[in-house]
Amino acid sequence: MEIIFATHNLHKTEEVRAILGPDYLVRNLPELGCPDIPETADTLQGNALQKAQYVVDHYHLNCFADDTGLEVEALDGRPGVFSARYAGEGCSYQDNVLKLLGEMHGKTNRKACFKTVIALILDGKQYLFEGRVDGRILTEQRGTDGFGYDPVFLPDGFDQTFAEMDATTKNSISHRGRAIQKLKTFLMEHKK
Ligand code: ITT
Repeated sequence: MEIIFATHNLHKTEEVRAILGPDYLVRNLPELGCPDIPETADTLQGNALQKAQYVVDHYHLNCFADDTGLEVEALDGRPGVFSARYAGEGCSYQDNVLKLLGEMHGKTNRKACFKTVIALILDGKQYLFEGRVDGRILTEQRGTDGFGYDPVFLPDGFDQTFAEMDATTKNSISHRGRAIQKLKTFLMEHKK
């Protein structure tokens, strides 16, 4: 099955392709030649639907989108829906991680979670799938794999950060992995 993943993020694309496997031909926005899609909602669900709907409106193709946020308890849930631009418009992953470490300096409550909402629009109907993983924010970065906040996120029950573990292990427990597994199950059922 061919399906559009409404993202410009190549790390997300790679993770999703690995989880969905060879039965799905996943094309992303650079491959469609699609420009950046505005994300103006104040919820993950709103932004995921906005990205998916944009592709349906402009390309008339079945499509899903992922919006993800890191919620940190000691920061009242920030950066949350603003995770991509936490350190400002056009910032790098490293800028965001350094800002987070700065804001967390001296905080003893290190609890955090990643949340992903996937919005699927299939034959004009909308479906939502959610995934979450709980963990802690470290005081310094560990590991070089992954992307975003991975070097400072230690998932509960593991002694490696998302940036230290191999991609298969991250995908098997991550927010995105869990949401995409639900999407995959839905698509398999839907095909019958
Ligand atoms: P698209 O909107 O094009 O999909 P994006 O990078 O802007 O890509 P989001 O709006 O969902 O994606 O932004 C979420 C940010 O959260 C992202 O830029 C990363 O900094 C971070 N993030 C998302 N998934 C992550 C993951 O699995 N591990 C670490 N950080 C992640």
